[in-house]
Amino acid sequence: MMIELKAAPANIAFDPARTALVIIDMQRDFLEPGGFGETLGNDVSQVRVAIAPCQRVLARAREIGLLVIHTREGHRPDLTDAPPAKINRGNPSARIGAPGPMGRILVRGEPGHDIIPELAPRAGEPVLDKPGKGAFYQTDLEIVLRNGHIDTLLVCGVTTEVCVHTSVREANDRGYRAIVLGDCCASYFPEFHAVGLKMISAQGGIFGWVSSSADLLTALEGGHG
Ligand code: C5J
Repeated sequence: MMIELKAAPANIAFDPARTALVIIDMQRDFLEPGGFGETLGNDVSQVRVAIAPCQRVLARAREIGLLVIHTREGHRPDLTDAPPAKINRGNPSARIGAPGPMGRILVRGEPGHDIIPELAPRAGEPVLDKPGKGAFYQTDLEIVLRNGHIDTLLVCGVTTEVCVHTSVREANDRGYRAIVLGDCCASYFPEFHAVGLKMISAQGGIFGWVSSSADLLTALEGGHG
């Protein structure tokens, strides 16, 4: 059954059986007070606004049996998968692998690398560890999607202009239709968030569509979102 969703630049119909919910990097280090994001001087309240809409979408996605995929940005403890060009920038005490408030910064297995408890993955939901900003780069996302017969992604997460954008561009180039749920994404910089969403749907949807949690939930109730 096709679901018609209100979106920009135009409404889009999707088949839930061929659609995955992809939640990008909702990790403690990016979202929690006292985490790495905050130590960089960011105001985490700017990104925490996305948690509640994500929870509503996640709950409904689970109810209707959508494929739910979570991603985490981070590296091996020995940093062999972290390019020096990524490590050697910014304040040395806040670099990848340095001790941070929630363990070593952006290192797998550290408390800050975990997904926030509000959106904790359930058994059976793929969790993809990615060394880059994009969810496709050096991960098995593409084969997971192919095996699930997925053609459309509902995308949530942080930050809008970095990992969400990169992932959506990668998805678009691989032939997937990416629908970004705007209020389920966030940035430490509200102006980047707003412009980031506009960039996706501009020019006839140059690399995706933008919708919202409310429109998605309405559409899934049978009404037109
Ligand atoms: C993400 C980042 N997840 N901003 N990372 O967007 O470095």
